[in-house]
Amino acid sequence: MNRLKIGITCYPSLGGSGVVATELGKLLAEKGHEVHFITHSIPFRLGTFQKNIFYHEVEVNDYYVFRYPPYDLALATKMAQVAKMQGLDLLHVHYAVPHAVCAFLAKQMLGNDMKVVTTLHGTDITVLGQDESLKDLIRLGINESDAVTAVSMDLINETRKVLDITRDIDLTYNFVDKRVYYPRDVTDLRGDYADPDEKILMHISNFRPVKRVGDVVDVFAKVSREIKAKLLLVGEGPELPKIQAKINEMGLEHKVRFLGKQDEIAQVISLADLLLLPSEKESFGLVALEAMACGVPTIGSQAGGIPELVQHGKTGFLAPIGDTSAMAKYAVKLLSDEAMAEQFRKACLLRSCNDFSRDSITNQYEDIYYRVLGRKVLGMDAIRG
Ligand code: GMT
Repeated sequence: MNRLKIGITCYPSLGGSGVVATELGKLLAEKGHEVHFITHSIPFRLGTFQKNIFYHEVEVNDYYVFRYPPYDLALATKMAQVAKMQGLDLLHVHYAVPHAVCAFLAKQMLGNDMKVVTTLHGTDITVLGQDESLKDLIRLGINESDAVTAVSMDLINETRKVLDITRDIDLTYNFVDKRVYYPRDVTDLRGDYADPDEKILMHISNFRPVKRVGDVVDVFAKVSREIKAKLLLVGEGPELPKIQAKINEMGLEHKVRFLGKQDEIAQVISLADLLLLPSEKESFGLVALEAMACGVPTIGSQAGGIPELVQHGKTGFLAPIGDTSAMAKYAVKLLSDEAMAEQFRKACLLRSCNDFSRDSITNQYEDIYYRVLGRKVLGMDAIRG
């Protein structure tokens, strides 16, 4: 039996990396591995009790001499404690900073050969990696890991370029669970958001500046001059007040609805005819994959890893960052041609199943674990014992 004991650390609050880390942990547990989440709060997608899943909370010591309570040291200490107590085979951390660096520290504390696998999701390379003062730290986290994975080819290339990294990096795309992400029947719900002859455009994000939500509004304004449509904005974040003001200034308030943060994303996305993702930076764009799995095409920017996911002219359309006229033109083209929309919908469903399935990506991660541990890959039955 080759059942692994895996520690997972991620940012547990809302965000694609947290979703990927949590869903992966749940799938590994389903396959018979023992999964220990080591985070500061329960990952938001963890859900109810599940066999083989354990949660260890990182508690930060607010000792009076600390001006800033040291979360990173508390995390490293907890990683080492859990690894020792539970006999972990490896730690799989999401993000180089601080998580890979904390795992490195934990390994030093343990003084054994516990392995560390680091997954890069983007921001630590595309944003923090630009900061000269952080480069050496990020490089340390990456180079001291036993395996490093990244969620797109573009992110691998950026990591090499920005940080001068030469080591092997495995490509592990984000994935969707088709048991959750499929076109939902929202016939009853749709009427609450749009008239039968109106199209629904949607944007889902954390409203950070990199998401260019202002472009979403500009695209929508142009589209709604040509066809009857509504815009649903899902999520919250720092740009929200600015976006609200922009919508009011443009006189679009009666055509736009703010849905706030939502849990049942598959249900929400199924309301849409089109997803807009005009990001400045986007190492993968998990939300576009979730939309794809629900049969909803994306119109987005040619940023980062988006072109590896959204096939221009097949499962969506892409335009240069900031080119809202081109994006609006593509949106009008797709929304006013029923046959084309149906073709895109089918292509979306097929691509999400064939290229980004939970099984194939989970297997890839498992292969990486076995590789760093120098063990053979075993089938599910063998793992379950
Ligand atoms: O997009 C965000 O702002 C959230 C961020 C995160 O840390 O969760 O998402 C990143 O990781 C996701 C999962 O791998 C990717 O799908 C997103 O593209 C990536 N975001 C950026 O690169 C901006």
